[in-house]
Amino acid sequence: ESSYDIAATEQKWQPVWEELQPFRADDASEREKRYALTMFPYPSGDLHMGHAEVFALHDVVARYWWQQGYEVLNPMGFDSFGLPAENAAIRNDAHPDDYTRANIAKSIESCKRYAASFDWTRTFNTSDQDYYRWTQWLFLKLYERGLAYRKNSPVNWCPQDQTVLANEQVVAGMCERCGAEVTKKELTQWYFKITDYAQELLDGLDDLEATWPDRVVTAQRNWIGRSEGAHVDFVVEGRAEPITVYTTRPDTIFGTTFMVVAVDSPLAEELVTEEQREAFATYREEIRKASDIDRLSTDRPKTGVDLGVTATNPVTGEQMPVWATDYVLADYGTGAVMGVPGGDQRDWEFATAMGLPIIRTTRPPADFEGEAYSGEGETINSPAPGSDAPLDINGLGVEEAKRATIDFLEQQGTGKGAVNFRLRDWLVSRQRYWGPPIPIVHCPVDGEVPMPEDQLPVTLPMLKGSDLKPKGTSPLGGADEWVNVACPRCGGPATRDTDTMDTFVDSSWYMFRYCSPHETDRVFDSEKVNAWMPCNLYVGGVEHAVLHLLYGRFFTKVLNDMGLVDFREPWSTQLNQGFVINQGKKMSKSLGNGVNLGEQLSTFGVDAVRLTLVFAGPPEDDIDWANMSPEGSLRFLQRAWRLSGDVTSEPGVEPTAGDLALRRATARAVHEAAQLVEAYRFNVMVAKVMELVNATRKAIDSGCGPADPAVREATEAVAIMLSLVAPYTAEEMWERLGHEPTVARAGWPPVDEALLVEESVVAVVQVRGKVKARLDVAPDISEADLEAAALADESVQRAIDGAVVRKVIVRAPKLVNIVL
Ligand code: ANZ
Repeated sequence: ESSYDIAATEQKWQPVWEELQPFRADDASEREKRYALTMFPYPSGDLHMGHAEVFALHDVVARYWWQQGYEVLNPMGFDSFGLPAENAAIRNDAHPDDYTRANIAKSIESCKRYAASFDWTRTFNTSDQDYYRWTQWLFLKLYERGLAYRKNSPVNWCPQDQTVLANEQVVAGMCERCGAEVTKKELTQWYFKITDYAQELLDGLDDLEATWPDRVVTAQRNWIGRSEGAHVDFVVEGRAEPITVYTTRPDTIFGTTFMVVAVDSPLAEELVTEEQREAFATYREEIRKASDIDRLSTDRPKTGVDLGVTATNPVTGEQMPVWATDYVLADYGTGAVMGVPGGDQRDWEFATAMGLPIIRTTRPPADFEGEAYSGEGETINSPAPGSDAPLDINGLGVEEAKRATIDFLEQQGTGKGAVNFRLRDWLVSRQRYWGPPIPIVHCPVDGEVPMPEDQLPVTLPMLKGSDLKPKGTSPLGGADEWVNVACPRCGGPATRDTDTMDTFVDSSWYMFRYCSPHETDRVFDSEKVNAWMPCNLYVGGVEHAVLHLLYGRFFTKVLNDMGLVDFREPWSTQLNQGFVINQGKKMSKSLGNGVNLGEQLSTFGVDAVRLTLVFAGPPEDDIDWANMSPEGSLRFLQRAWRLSGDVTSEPGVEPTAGDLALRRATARAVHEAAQLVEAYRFNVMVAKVMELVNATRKAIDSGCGPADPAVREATEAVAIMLSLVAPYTAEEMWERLGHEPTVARAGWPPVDEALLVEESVVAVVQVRGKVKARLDVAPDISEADLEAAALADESVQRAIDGAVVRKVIVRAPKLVNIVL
């Protein structure tokens, strides 16, 4: 035989593995535990090339851990709430649950065929009542702790999906999911108070830096966006409350020539004078029509309206105008800014456009050619010459000047040092059907009333097809029977909250649930969670660098504060895979360059596709399928498989008597493969296996022959190492080698350390400082033996040429220096 039948092999082993359940994680196992988690998919269809890649990479590690003797938890489930299912249901006049379940069934079958080593006894879908009941329970726990609250504010609105979005779901002004331009809408919404954890979420990154991808750590740091500065109060004539601004540059206060407040803030509305009201209203209308993209674009000309009031600079006592503009964001800092055109480019452009004065307060370098200067430099004009301000910071550097200004403001009672975060609270309510209903009842007497825990889950009413159509408010509002309930507190007529939770709430705690997925009377078993977690590895897409990973970290901290888990970070190590692309471009329907996973599997088999994906390059790199050769992978697998048919020695034969060169090659390959897996260099690991296959082939055909025990040892090592990547081929080899299934749990091949020691090293012999000979010697050669060997060498003797040897310096095993 020269090759095996791919389809038959796949069909042969699937039922055997199904029976053996080699990857079922045992909570009670005595072995050391490892938790390998990969991001669960949205069931919006069958598996695609992207899943194939990430599951193949992830599986290398999970299967390696099993081989190394760990008890491994490698679970899989489905993030089944959310828009894809709902939109499909509307299109097909169906219920989202039917669509979801059909896709999940398909995906599970594909995962099994793909031989991903998931423990299917722990699977769940986030849309299962048994799961979302606990999502609701967690909502109530956050509510009890003051971490879930409702507020009215301008929010991101996706006109396409007809729902609000979290800040994290707005990417460059577009809806993260559908790509529509996001607008603003004033709405009352539910928020999770993630900002309470801003500092800790930031600090935690210091420890994760070593084991998380740089780009993820950086993205999180930027998103949290901590800055240090001051709050400064500007008194406004005729108003009791001052306007408080947040500034990172209090040292520039002498350069403040105007104030600007966010046009869409309540403050602007309140400050504007009667004379300016109409101009203000017109301007605001214009801005509201503009999308966030336009508003955020840097080359957009600066616009604004004078609100007609003046404010007093607390240090100089000077009066300055207060304007409204769109370049100040309503929900950042205090929504008001002290305009310093000399130090801030946006302010520079605004001052230039409106004809407002510009004063530099930091001396730019002599060769500076820009406009606003925000760098380091000597403080100037603070105060301006001849002025008698009570503070003088001229001559100081930026940091000293900041400190001095803050001290002064604090003494004067007009300001205070402050830390600010860019991170906003997490908006979690959605005006859509397919999510966990928010478990709150609104009662005219008692206000917001949480559902009693024993009445969870608040199940979704049965709505389908056009009833699910987005209309700006939740479709649940139309389900009268469901909406109207007795208040759990007073029994009077009340209504349910009709919003549902964002899918990112579902995925913020799924990793905990896998540790005890069948609990019916609690969210999870803390003891089991503490035994398995934090996850030793989390594999997934870098698109989750901010959203999901930040939310999951937040939930973990809350659960720790609740005493439910004993750690504060859920994922110790993280690996982001690259994308599978085709012909240099992202696969897409419109380009028609999609690669169908099912077809690839049918043509080349699961193993060849997996091997191709793993061997393509470092896991973080994109894989261009057009440049890949699954045919080549298949040829290699057949070559490996043929070895197993050639071995003629019996299983269990003692290898020590085998061919030494092949034994050394095997030991090195096994040893290095382990190190490479641990360093996530899976492609190089595969290369090592390929080398060993070649060495074994040579040994059989032109070396020690097929009966040598070293050939069996090498071939068995190949099968075990290949089981991480090509499970079917490996199992088939294992059987032909005379073993019982499954190779997946055979154990990593033991390595005899002695075989790793280099056979010989090169010792250099110098005579009169010139290299005269190179000797192959044993690495553990003694100094005396090395000296003798050097002196016995012919070329060395010729170089000495009868002269008197005065001294021999020996540095075993590398150097001999002969002094004449
Ligand atoms: C005066 C000033 C002078 C500023 C100067 C900068 C340079 P980060 O680092 O991102 O926290 N700012 C404050 N609130 C704002 C808002 N709601 N919308 C837009 N801009 C706002 O940035 C803080 C700086 O951004 C603040 O410091 C403020 O401008 C501006 F030479 O105050 B600064």
